[in-house]
Amino acid sequence: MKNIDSYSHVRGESVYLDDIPVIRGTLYACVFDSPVAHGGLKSIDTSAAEQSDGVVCVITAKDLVGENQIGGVVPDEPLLAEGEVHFQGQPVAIVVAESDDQARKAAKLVTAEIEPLTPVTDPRVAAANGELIVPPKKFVLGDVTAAFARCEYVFEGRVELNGQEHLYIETQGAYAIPTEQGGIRVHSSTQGPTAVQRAVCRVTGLPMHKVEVDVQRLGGGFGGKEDQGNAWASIVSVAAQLTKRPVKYSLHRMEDMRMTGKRHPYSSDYKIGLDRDLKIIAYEAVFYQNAGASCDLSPAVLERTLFHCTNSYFIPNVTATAYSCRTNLPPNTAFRGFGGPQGMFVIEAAIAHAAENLGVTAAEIQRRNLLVDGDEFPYGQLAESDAAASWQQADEKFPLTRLQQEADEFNAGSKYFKKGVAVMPICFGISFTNTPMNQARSLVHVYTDGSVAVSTAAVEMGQGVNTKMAQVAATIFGMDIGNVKVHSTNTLRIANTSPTAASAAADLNGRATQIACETIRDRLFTVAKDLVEAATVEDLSLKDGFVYRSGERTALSWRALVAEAHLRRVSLSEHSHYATPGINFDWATAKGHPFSYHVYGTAFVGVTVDCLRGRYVVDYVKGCHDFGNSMNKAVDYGQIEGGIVQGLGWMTMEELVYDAEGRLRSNALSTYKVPDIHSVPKEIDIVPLADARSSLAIFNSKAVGEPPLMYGIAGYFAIRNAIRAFNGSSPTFDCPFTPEKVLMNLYSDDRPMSDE
Ligand code: MTE
Ligand code: LUZ
Ligand code: MOS
Repeated sequence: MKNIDSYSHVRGESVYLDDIPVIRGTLYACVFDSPVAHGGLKSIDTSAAEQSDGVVCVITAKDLVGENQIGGVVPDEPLLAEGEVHFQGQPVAIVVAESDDQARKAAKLVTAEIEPLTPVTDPRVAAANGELIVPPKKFVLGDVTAAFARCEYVFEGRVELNGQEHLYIETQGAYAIPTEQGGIRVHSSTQGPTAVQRAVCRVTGLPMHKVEVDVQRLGGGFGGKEDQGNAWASIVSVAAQLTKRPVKYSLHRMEDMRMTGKRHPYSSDYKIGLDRDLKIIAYEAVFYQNAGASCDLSPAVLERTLFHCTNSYFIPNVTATAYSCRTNLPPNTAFRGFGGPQGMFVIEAAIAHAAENLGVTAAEIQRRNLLVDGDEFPYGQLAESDAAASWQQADEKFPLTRLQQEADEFNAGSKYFKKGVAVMPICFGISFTNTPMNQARSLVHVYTDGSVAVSTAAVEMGQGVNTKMAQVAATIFGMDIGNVKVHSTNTLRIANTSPTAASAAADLNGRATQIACETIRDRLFTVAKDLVEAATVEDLSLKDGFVYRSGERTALSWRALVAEAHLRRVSLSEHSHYATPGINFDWATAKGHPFSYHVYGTAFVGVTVDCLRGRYVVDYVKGCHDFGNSMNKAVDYGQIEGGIVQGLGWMTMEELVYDAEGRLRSNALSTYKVPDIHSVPKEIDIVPLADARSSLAIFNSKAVGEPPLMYGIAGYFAIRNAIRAFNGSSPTFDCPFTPEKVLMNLYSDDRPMSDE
């Protein structure tokens, strides 16, 4: 089934923040942001901006009615800089003007006297200075010290992973409209309407019931709007509160790239120990996370790095330690995978290191160490593992030995083009690791004409969650999906929402919607039982807009049933709650059962490297993925393809560059290269895992949003293998593998090229 938004998307009729018709009297905000990454903020001069055409006011920290604070986890993030600036791009003042142009022009006239302080951009330097966001976190399983002593082979190394710009097509933005009696309605491009509501309440001093947040849809979030929509919504709300007029702000691309946080760069150390049979028996890892200037979601991201530090492998002795390091970069934040990919890359690097030294393929080590049922993760949960099943099914469909042989044969006959193949098994835990967040609600109304309106906490951001919600209602009510309308995510209809994140939106909100629809259906069945003279309600079912009795269609239509139920004063509405059962986690022991289930899969990635130029193409991504019982193949394959390309982009071409002063140099699409149609893999062929186990998720489907991104990790290792086929070298683990870095590694040993 098609995504229900596809028709309005291609016609340009879907409504994003900037498409909301503006109300007469609307003002426009633009921030003046810090030009330097670290300094003492001595004074701010707003006088020239105030005199500028169309300017209504300029707001600084001292003008806020509420608190100058938007830090949701740790209160370390002022809305507007006060005393010090901590990153280039940190909002300092808000200029409010009659037009967007006037606001932007005037913002350029604000000046600040900033006494330079040394910026720190390296997480290891920050850690050495004691600049940690939260105390270090640690997972321990078994005894690594004793195990390393028993190992036949031990390898140690370091990994540098860069961050990643979200590059949602729709930039951050918000529109605040004052409502009567001092309230505010905020339209926000956010994955977390309640997070926005809390932040707005804090900075305006309003109670939550006076602030309504509405989200129609996002032009992409990818985690970048899980927490970071808060600042822009707060900025327009503060301005609306002070001017008593509607205020809008929609960031320009370069403002967005400069001022918002990204995927966390990590610097990590590993030590891996194997026995004679290539079983990994000990693994030690230390992760230094570059958190940026304030906490944001960094501790939760850090935790997920630990949760996924052994990927799909069973390792009996593990010690993993993680530091969240405060630096002078914009606060880094959630990004598809949420720290998981950073943990998974490091174990893959350790395995590649071992394989290269032992003269075996990494695949040989990977395969021998896959999790089986009952294996314990370092955090105490026991695996129900489809790691081997997905590997086997991928291998049956696309035999790895054949893929490897093709590459070897090609390489034997080609001097300046080399092919490389790598495997990426994935294991991704589904549930927010912070257990209380695993809850959702749904509001379902059946109207007297039989049509259905659904509201949930799920935010549509291109991942097709609205289509899935409509499918749930249409399935339970036995009707065409056209009779169901999924409405905006709104804090008045659905309160206290968890953000649409952790790939769990369809799982959680789908179950809440299922419960609501079944409750209404069961009420209607008590009415229908009389009308069609059924013996019991169990005899009844709904299909194609009619009531069926014992599998036979009756004359009673859905529409007539609904109308009659209303006359009999039966409620046609329901607000339902769902909380994932069976999950828990205790940080005191760092053990528990945090995930409802895991998503497994295995992908084979093949590349061809042009060894004269350092360029490469990804020839294929083939594999087997656990969709569960997919609710919507079109949507889920879209997630697979998008995730893979986004993962490959992170691993290969997307290079964030901050200079030593903490200024973003790759601050536009001319200097930050993302995958385009020419750089997507020539072939993506992913088969669904046969005999997928049931999950607690809606209709036995499985979460699909984040896991496929991690297949992209094999892109790095495939390029590495092609380089090895050319010169036998072992490049340092430093991502992304841009063509420049590939070229350097092709000729790193200064060997003159022979001219045969
Ligand atoms: N797909 C599109 N098109 N746009 C997005 O912003 N975000 C990803 C993923 N797929 C995203 C996307 C991320 S980071 C998450 S957590 C999930 O979608 C969230 O949606 P879900 O829980 O409905 O899978
Ligand atoms: N967000 C969050 C997430 O708050 N907690 C999580 O565990 C998580 N996991 C993935 C993506 N976003
Ligand atoms: Mo996704 S990183 O959970 O928004």
